[in-house]
Amino acid sequence: MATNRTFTMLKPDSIEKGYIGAILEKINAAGFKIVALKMTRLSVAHAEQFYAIHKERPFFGELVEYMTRGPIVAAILEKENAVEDFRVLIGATNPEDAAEGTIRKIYAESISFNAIHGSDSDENAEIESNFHFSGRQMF
Ligand code: 3AN
Repeated sequence: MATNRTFTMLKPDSIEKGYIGAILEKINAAGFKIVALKMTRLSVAHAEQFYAIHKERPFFGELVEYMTRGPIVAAILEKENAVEDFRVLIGATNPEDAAEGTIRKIYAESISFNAIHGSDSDENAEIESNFHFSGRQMF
């Protein structure tokens, strides 16, 4: 059953470039309610666990290095059809392929450094939310 929540991370490049406010504003303007939010930093072990699905891929080392190089902003978002609608809002993994007006088209510099994460399924949204937040931090 589709849930109405998804999980996002503003990646280190977004924080370094000062895009937190602009990206959160775009998320709110698209009708998502922020129900949990925090700035944190992933350890290498956390990043390896979060991206375990990619561990055999050639870019895995670079991905872990990127995701641990500075703080990230993690959030849980609520909206009807949240997972699918949020994937539309962020755009394709490669910003060169992302539609005009999407977050990655505007703020990402490349497929390797692509500004923002969005869960790809309801199941992963729940796993990723629980990875970053305890029940007491979700509203
Ligand atoms: P998405 O974030 O759109 O769900 P995934 O899950 O395929 O994309 O990839 C997770 C992350 O791994 C991407 N956000 C990006 O940072 C990195 N990544 C994916 N594919 C590549 C690639 N071909 N080369 C370098 N980095 C990649």
